[in-house]
Amino acid sequence: MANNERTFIAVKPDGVQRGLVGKIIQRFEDRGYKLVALKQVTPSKDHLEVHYQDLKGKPFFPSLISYMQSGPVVAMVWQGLDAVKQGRVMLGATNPLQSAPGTIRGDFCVQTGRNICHGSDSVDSANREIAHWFKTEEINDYTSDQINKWV
Ligand code: RTP
Repeated sequence: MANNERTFIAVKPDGVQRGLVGKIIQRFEDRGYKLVALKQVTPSKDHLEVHYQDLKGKPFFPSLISYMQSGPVVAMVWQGLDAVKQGRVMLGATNPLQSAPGTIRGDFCVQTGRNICHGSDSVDSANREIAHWFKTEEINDYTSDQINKWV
């Protein structure tokens, strides 16, 4: 069901370094998406080369890999209606100078090579990326009913 669609969102090393993790999480929570997985990881070169396999051969590929390896990344899975498409809208255009104000990139950054966040670009990519970054047992299936029993 589309309501349970999942997307992979990551705060890149520059976003972590600049203390933007909380703000990015807040936007997804405020919008109504549900956080179902979260971890901080410094990814290996091999891991990133698989993640960005579609970009192998692009002139910026080596600098992209070293940028993404330059510090911890906060990897997340967000769930909800049209999460993949809306996640991309919330992130803004790849080049922050073309991102609308109100989007994450449009509000917090100016360079394509330091664009602070990643979001899956299709449901197929999301499924591939979630499986690449998370083990099944790291993804939490829960409803707000279960949470409400404790508050
Ligand atoms: P992402 O995968 O990180 O969410 O970005 P995207 O889909 O919006 O853009 P994509 O074309 O997949 O590029 C991945 C990341 O590579 C860096 N990039 N640098 N120097 C350049 O021309 C250039 N183009 C892309 C960006 O960090 C981009 O997010």
